[in-house]
Amino acid sequence: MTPPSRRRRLLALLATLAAALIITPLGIAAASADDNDASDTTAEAPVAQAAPPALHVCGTTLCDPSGNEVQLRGMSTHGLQWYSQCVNDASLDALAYDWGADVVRLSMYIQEGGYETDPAGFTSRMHNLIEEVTERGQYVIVDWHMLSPGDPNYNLERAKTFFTEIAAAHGDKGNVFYEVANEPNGVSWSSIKSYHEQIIPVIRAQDPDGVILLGTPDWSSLGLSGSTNEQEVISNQVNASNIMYTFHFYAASHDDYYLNGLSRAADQIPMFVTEFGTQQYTGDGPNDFAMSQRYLDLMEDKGISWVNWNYSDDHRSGAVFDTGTCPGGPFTGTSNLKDAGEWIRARIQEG
Ligand code: IDC
Repeated sequence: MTPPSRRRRLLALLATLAAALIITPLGIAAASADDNDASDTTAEAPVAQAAPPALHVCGTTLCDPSGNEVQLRGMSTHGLQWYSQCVNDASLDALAYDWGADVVRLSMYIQEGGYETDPAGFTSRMHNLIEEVTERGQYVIVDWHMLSPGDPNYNLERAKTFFTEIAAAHGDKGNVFYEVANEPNGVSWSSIKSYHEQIIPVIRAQDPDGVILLGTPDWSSLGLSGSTNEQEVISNQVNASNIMYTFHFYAASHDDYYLNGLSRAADQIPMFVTEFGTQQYTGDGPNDFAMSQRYLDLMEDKGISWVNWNYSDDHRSGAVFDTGTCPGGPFTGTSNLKDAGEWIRARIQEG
């Protein structure tokens, strides 16, 4: 497979240079600065970048407008109700220009102090962050982080209100992915599927072309953490186009049984790993980088896009920054990174 991340970054660079030429001649000099220099503690964007090219689902992967396969790599925020202080201008600049991430997942919990407590406030925060990520030339995943209760139908009316507003405001940008159910759990695939088939048309009414990411049974494990497997979804697929199914794994907990399930599924249905950790499913404990690398190799081989959990300074081992890094940083370089952070930054930079 061609290296799509590198190609995408080239496109973004061209867009930057084009923008610099149009906006101000002074921007040209600024735009030639080396954005990847780890000693650069500001990682400032010289000019606002254009949104990257709109992607669509082609076969089992994502493609750019010319039909070339694209694999995205990036990071998820922690819950915005808890770790907003880790999502500011400097940290977003670091993720875009020092780490070189293609995609940012904005994780908005619904319960646990999230959206349900202040729909207008969270929607407004999401609007602003989508603009911020887009200005940095990246893709954005709007993550409806339902978790407990595990039945997505519990939040269906809220989801309709939220996604109508978000898709109406940002659908024309072309860089927005809608992740409509983070991790359904304790509920059957037929109930989850019914939720998906109700929320998809609501988004499509505002944004006919956006890629929609669909949660799968048992914490988006394709049923592997429960009593089924990927075959349940494969043999009873959601009736819509331009959709992908999500798979989440934590490498120190989820062994070959899960890796093989993802591999089999990815041969038949479009998969997007919207969340994974190099440690245990608690997002904590020791890292298993060997198993993580096997997953990364598989995902590269099959063109599966991925997002790592999480870009915060939570005390757990899976939060990339040392506690106390937010909000002041510095976020560039490796001085404030935990082991998982150093490892994943290097993997994203390789892309
Ligand atoms: C964890 C957070 C933790 C929080 C907990 C419950 O790191 O601070 O208390 O959620 O909200 C997931 C979930 C994700 C979890 C993560 C790690 O999508 O919300 O974050 N995880 O446990 N699925 C598998 C692991």
